[in-house]
Amino acid sequence: MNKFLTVGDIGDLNAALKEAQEVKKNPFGWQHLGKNKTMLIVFFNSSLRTRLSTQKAAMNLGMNVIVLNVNGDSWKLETEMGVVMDGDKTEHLREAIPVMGSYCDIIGVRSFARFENRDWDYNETILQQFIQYSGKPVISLESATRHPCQAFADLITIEEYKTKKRPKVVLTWAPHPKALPQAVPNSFAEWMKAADVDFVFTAPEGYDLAPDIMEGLTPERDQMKAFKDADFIYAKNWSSYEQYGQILGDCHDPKWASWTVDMAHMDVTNNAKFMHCLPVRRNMIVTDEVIDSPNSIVIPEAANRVVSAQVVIKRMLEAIQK
Ligand code: SN0
Repeated sequence: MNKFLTVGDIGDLNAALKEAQEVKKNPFGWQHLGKNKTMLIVFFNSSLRTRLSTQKAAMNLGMNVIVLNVNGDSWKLETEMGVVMDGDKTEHLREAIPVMGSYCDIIGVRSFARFENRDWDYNETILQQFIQYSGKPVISLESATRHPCQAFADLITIEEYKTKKRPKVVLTWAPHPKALPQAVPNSFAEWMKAADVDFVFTAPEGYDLAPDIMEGLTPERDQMKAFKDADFIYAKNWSSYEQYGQILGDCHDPKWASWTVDMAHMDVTNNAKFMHCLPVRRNMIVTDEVIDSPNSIVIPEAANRVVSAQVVIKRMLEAIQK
C-alpha cells in the first residue's frame, strides 16, 4: 500500500475489519515493523483527533514521529506551478515535498478544500503532489475531498455496535453556520456503499454530493422518513457541491434548523446509535440531549481513529519491509 485516499486503497473490507480487531486487541504486537522508521505528519489546517490518533498509532507500531504545522512553523509554501514567487511565499512545494520525504518513511497530510475552484479541490492538487514528489507512502489525513482514516474508523465502530447482520445506516446533513468541506460525507458514503449495510442518504435539495459519490444512491429529502427504523444515525454538515463551497441559507432559518438531530428525530429510529466525526457544534448539528444520551457513540468512534490509522500505517510498513 503506497497511498491511502479512497476506499479502493484498502482492498477487501472484511479483511481490513479483521485486521482492525487484531490491532485493537494487541496494539503493541507489531513494534518491530516501526523500529528506526519515521512517520512525518504535515498539517495545513487545524486538527485534534487526527493529530493525536495518528501519532499514537505510529508510536504503537514503534515508529518515531515528527509533526509539522505548515502554517505556524515552516516557511510559507507556494502550491502553484509556474508562478513568479515575488509575494509572501518563501518556498515551493516542489522542493519542500521531496525534502520532507527524505527525512521520513511514511507521510500523512492534512490539506482541506480551499473552495476557490472545484476542480482544483477535486483533483486533490496538494495530496497528489505529495504522492508524486515525496517518494514515500502517503496517507490522506483529511485532504480536499476525502477523510479515509475517519471513514475506516466509522466502519470499525459500526461493526462493533451493530446488533444485526445488515444494519440500516443513515447519513444526514445537519445545519452549520460555516461552509464546511465535503471530505467526511464523501468518504463515509463511499465506505458505506462498499460495506454490508443498508445505506440511506438524506439532505435538503442543493446538498447532494459529487456525482460519483451519489451513484447508486437515491437522496431522501424527507429526513424523518430516512430516520425510520435506522440503526445508526451519522450526522454531518457539508457545503454545497453544486453551488460549490456555498451555504444555501442562514442556519437559524427553520427551513434548515429543522434538520438538527433532536430526540423527536431519534424517536422514529430503531433505538439508533448517534455518530459524528467531531468536532461538533452542539445544538446546531445535534441537541445536547441526543449527544449526551447513552445512544451517542461519538467517543468510542473517536477512539477507533487510533485503530484505523494503525492498520493503514502497519500495512505501509509491511510493504516497505518487503
Ligand atoms: C472539518 C470538516 O471537514 O468538516 C473537520 C472534520 C473532521 N470540520 C470543521 O472544520 C469544523 C469547523 C467548525 O467551525 O465547526
